[in-house]
Amino acid sequence: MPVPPSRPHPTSTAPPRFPAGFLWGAATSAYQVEGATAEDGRTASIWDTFCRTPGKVFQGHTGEVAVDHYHRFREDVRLMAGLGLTAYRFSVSWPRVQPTGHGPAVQQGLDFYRRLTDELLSAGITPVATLYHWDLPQELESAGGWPERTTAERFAEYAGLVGEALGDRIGHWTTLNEPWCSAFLGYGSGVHAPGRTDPVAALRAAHHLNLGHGLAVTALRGVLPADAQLSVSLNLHALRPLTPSADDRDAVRRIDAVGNRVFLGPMLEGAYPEDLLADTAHLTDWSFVRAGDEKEIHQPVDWLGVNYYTPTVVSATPEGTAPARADGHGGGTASPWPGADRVGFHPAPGERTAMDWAVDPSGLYELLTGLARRYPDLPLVVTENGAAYQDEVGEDGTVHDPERAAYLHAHLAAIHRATADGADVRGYFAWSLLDNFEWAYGYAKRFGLVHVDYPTQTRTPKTSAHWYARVARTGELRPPAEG
Ligand code: IFM
Repeated sequence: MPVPPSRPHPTSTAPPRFPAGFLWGAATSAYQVEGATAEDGRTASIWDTFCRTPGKVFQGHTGEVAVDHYHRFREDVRLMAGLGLTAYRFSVSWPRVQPTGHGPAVQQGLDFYRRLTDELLSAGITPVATLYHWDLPQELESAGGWPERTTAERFAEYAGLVGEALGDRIGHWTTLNEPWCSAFLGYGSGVHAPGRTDPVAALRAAHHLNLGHGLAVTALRGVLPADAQLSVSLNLHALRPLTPSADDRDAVRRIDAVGNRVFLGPMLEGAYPEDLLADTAHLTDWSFVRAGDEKEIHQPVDWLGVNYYTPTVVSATPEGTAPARADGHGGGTASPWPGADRVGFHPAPGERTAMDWAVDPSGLYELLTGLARRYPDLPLVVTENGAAYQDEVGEDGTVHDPERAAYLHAHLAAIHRATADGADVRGYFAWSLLDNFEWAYGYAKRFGLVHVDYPTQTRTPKTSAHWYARVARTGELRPPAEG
């Protein structure tokens, strides 16, 4: 019998391959891309107010025009289709749909999301809707905002309205995006809207965001078809101690409590972590958590969204010395970490993006495999990952961004490794589809796969977008250089 020619073992040279049905997406959020902030009945959100407050946002930038997605969504869906994306994660603007945060929905607001999802569906792109990506109606903030219980109740009502109106065409729903930022940057360090600096308000906000999530899941289940997929997206912190000392490991524990488990505990396990309550006991007795709240928050979800950019390095700080503050969450003099005053934050090693965030995909691998160990039956979706760089349009009209393609490649490779090691990861959404309004940094930081020339609103897919398109079309992860 002839000897067959020897072939390399298929796994030794074959590029990593993602399964059929894996969601290949890109993400945006309403305030960052839509613009049209005063059209069709939309009223001010906390971000409109914050942007108008002198000194809060880089050079006074606002989301008034943003990248005009409200009017250009058809062009943007064509761009996504051209890139072979199979999913688009966007957020619904609460003040566009229910301007005062009370009462019936505004049809024109809902109609925008109907048009957007119809366009997506006819292009074969799965819509994934987030109900809250930080744009609280100003009227609700004026009534107390997330530190007040009533905001959680209002959120559930709004979620039910949107679910009822759009549940016939949207099958994937996310309640909150990064509630850590809403609570701790919005009410703790004040670098995000509404700009309050009160650690107790931040903890109260975290609880009412949790409660809003639970109540919204219940409201959505009541109006959506039985096969609707419900989720929440958390920006989980991949934590490293500066040294292996017991004190630095305790700093990790503290930040894990107030950065991660403050949400994972009640949402996925039905209780706040005991150590978080102890760490913050000098600030509050947590009596704002009422009997039954933790049960209400602990609603089954169909998947967990994980947003990851960079790891966080912490240490214990000796009494009498100021803690280091390189926590990657902007300036501000107040801390976004209640109960962790003696924790220092240090730059993680490695190459840096334009946000000065270290590039380290091992943090994503650790988060995904850690979640899979703790919650073995819970599917995961990476709902944000990406990098800002100083992109420029070259003389030939192209935007060459090899660093971004390398970043995406390295993080997708980490996801592939995590799936091989047991994590059930169902999809990936690059942040972001388009360059857009990067919160307190205004338009100074570009995260897009697609470059936007802000004065003309011209869209130009960057070279990373072309590379990502090939990955999405083939499911094969080839390095950008070979691409
Ligand atoms: O732009 C933000 C997004 O709104 C939430 N996650 C992080 C991104 C980059 O900072």
